[in-house]
Order: sequence, then structure tokens, then C-alpha cells
Amino acid sequence: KILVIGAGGQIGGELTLALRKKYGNEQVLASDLREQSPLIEGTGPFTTLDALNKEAMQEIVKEHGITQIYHLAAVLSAVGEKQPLMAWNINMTALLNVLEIAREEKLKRVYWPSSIAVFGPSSPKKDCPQTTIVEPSTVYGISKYAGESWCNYYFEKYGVDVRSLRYPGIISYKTPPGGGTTDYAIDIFHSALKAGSYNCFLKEDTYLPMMYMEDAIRATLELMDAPLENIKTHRSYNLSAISFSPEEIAAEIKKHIPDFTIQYQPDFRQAIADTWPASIDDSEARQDWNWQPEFDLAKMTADMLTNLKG
Ligand code: VAH
Repeated sequence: KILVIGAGGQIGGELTLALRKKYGNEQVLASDLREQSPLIEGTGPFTTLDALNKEAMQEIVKEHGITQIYHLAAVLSAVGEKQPLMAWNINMTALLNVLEIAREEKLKRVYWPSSIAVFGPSSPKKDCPQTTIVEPSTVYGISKYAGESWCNYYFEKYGVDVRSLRYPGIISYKTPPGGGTTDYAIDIFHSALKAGSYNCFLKEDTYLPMMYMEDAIRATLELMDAPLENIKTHRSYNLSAISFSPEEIAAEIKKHIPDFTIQYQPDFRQAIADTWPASIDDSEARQDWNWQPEFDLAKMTADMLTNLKG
């Protein structure tokens, strides 16, 4: 039985739906700090859970016979830069609670996302490799990089089968974005349909690694299904699909909404985006567990607009 922590979030909600589709609704217990989100309401069991409360988490694991945890609760990059120590505390305490419980309750498997935000200005900008100079310069990146080492520690020392992906920016239409820097690429669609224009908080040539939610969810399930011997790292796998800039996605949207216009007013999030690579090399994921993305910019844009038009 699976516990999803952070089921109210952008990825947690869609992962809950995908896991329920795969294993059956009753096999997936969704949880979040806040009340159940409309996206998952009525699709299966839910409980509120503060991921900082280890006793409460352990109680839920024992009461429900949980054997796997997907831990998707975190404070993202933009919010993290506004409240550094709160973000560090939440991101690390929640992960360590999950790892300790996985050890004590001998859980079968744990999933925890890292991010391309672990890379800083000293990492290669183009086709950034999985193993390279990694000097995170955002609180979010610092917490994700530290978390990767903790995951490896619990695997090496206690045999906890924890697996992780460095997600790029993820684009989706089912839930509102939550405090990220890459979320301009979600906002742009809502604004294009509502106002026919968008005021972008990043510069037009800011290339960032991105991925459509369908690809991110499938990558997560494929990683978790892979035989343990195929998993060559219990830190985290680089994961990639597309890289684009605001002006490129704007041009793609214009193919569907010819009168769409975009203005650029970079804010504090530009400084965050400037520290990240423009593109990612995910050859280890392709070699070890046959990762292969399906959505390119054109296909993603068409799918987003079709679904947001309703
Ligand atoms: C953020 N969407 O912007 C997240 C992600 C790589 C970016 O980690 O913080």
C-alpha cells in the first residue's frame, strides 16, 4: 500500500491519480498538510498529515500497512528564497522523517524528487551531466542536494530502497503552480487564454530544462518499477525532455493564438533561473532504465491549450 505525501501539490496530485490508476484507488492513501484538493477528491482514501510530525506519519504507516512512500512535499525555489530557514527546515525534516520511518518500518520502496535546481552557476550550462561540479546557490537547491546525499546514506547504510529524479521545470494544467521559478511556463498558457497576452517574469532568452507532466509521471513510475539491480544511483537521476526559452514557447502559442502578445519584466526569479543549466544530459536514465521522453514543445503546447480551453 502506498502513502503519497504532498498530494495537494502540482506533482503529488497527478502522481496520486496515476498510482491509483495503476494499483487501484484503495491501494493509495493520499495525504497533505491542507484539506484534500478538488483534483483527487473522491478518487480514494485521504488523510491530513504534517510531514514534520514523525509520530503522526509513523502512526499512519503502521495503521494502514503502508509499504511504499512517495514524498512530494517541499517548499520550491521562489518561496524558498523568500524564507530560507523555513524552507530548509521543512524540506530536510520531512525527508529525514520519511527515511527514518522507511528504515524502522522496513518499507519496500521510497520515492523522493530532487531537481535540476541542485546545479549552480559553476555547473555546465549546456547538457549538464549527472555527475559534475554541483554547487547549489538557492535554498531549494541546497536542500535538494543535501537530500540526495541522505538518500544515498540510507541506501548504503540501511538498505532503504529510495529512488530519486532531478525533475526539470514541470508544465501541467490540472493544478495551479506552487511557487516555482519555471512556473512562468504554466502561467503563460492561462494568461494567453484569459488575456491574450502575458507579462513574463523571466527574460525572453532564458533557456531552462522543462518537461510535460505526463512525461514526468511516466518517468517516476518507470523508475520505481525498474529492478533494483538496474538502479545505479540512489542519489538522483538527471531527467530531461525539452529546453526552451520564453520567446520560444510564446512563438509556439502564437501558432494557436495568432494575436497573443508577450512582454518581459524580469523579477527576482531571473536571478534564480540564471544559476540553473539551460539543458540537461540524462544519458544515465536512458541507459539504466530506458528513459525516453514523448512530449516536445509543439505537442505539449497543443495539449495544454486543448485541455485548458476545456
Ligand atoms: C521550481 N518548479 O521552479 C520548480 C523546479 C527546476 C524548477 O524545481 O522551483
